[in-house]
Amino acid sequence: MRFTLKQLTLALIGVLALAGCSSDADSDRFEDQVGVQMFLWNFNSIAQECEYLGDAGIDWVLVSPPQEHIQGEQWWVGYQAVSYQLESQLGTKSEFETMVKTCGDQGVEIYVDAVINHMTGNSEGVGTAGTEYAKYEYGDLYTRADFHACTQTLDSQIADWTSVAQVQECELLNLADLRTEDESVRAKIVGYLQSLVDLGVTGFRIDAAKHIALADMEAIKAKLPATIKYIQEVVPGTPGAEPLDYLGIGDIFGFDLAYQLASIFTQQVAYLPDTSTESPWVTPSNQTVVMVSNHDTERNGQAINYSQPAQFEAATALMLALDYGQPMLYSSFAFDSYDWAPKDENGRMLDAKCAQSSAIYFANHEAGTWLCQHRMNSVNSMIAFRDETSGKPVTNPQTSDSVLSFERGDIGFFAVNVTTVDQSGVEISTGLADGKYLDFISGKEIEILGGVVKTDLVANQAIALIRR
Ligand code: ARE
Repeated sequence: MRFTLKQLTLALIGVLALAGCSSDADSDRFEDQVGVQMFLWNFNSIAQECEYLGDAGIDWVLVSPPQEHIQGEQWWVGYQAVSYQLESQLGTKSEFETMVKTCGDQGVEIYVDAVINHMTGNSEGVGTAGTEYAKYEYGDLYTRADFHACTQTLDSQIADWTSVAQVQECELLNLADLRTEDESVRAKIVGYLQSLVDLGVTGFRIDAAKHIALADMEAIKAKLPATIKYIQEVVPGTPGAEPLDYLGIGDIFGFDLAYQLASIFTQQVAYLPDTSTESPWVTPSNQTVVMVSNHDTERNGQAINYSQPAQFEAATALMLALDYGQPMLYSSFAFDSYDWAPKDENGRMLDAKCAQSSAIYFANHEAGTWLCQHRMNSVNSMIAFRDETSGKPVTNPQTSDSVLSFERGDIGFFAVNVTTVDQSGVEISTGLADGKYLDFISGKEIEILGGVVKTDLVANQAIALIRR
């Protein structure tokens, strides 16, 4: 992260000045970068928000799929590609270019959600850039021979998720599955990704990466500049195509941590998340992009979402307090049904706007409200805490029924109440030196006396202490 005193909010400038802290983070460390998925924010809105994001020390934005797609009112139409023209529910090519430039001027890089495994489901019609299509037929781009004809299942769809062959050759969600083993298909995908790199894009989320054979990913990568970053969506659960298997290509989303954070805060059991690399789905810290939730998990119940605001904020604070992986914040809109998205009558996403603070705190989240979770009260201060403690190990983890705590080397202390019950007079022993510490989150001073941190922690409250 590029977090400097100049970039801090005024309040935090005061806080850090009091603490006598300065940033000594080595910004080359993978773990020191912070990104944010701005789910279905249109390009104009992202461009406007980039000044805030840059000031908040956020390094990159993940943009939802920008290519031509099927038309419709559902959010997920963007995941059904019709062509690789940049004309989508999120805006035009020129708006995309303006966004890349505006954000770049603020030090914020752009990652694109790349839909390269498949094209559309069973519809036919006209795409968002005017291309006529039917399933398996996409003008000059692809025709029937460019798609797998899966005979392993009766309906050509994936039935056995533990079979790599089915996962990679049959259809995910009935979507026409590209023969990425064919040179001609690879060349078209490479052309699309290269065109985005030419516009200044830094890297890609590879959508449905585990549905693309490793050899195909390798071949595609080999034809692109070596500097491109890849964050692959490999949802655990398919032996032979697990997150660990894709590390040779690039980075991986850390679903496992998201699931663990959900278990900690929904079951209200304090434990230090297991980030050891002894399983095929817990990948090494320096190649794992961690998150509290994404657009799938916020809808399928596998992760915490905005409907539990206090837990969502506390889980985000814990993710930032740990030194595992590169955190990706999540920012989205309120919805009242799976398919729904805030669009105009032409199927374009409405502009996203944030109030000064996150709308996650509203008592009722009216569908379409932009929640701006990246503006939650503790986010800036937790990025500052992460920056201060960069490279310091997580030590002395302790758990009680309700509180998880740990130290960050000899300078930082983090504790969080994982329950929805207020805890008063919590006492936690610590190896940190006695003295006055500043809680970056509340801006208040807490004293460590006789090797003990004593504090109240209301429901889901976190504290992040740095020595003054
Ligand atoms: C929509 C309709 C479908 C319809 C389809 C085609 O909802 O009913 O069949 O259109 O007409 C998104 C939406 C889908 C949407 C799709 C296309 O989520 O609802 O389908 O766009 O518009 C697996 C994959 C993983 C994938 C998830 C959803 O491995 O890659 O399923 N996630 C990405 C994106 C999604 C996106 C797609 C892929 C498609 O993040 O947002 O779909 O581009 C186990 C397995 C996992 C599996 C998981 C599913 O854990 O191990 O592999 O994930 O279950 O919960």
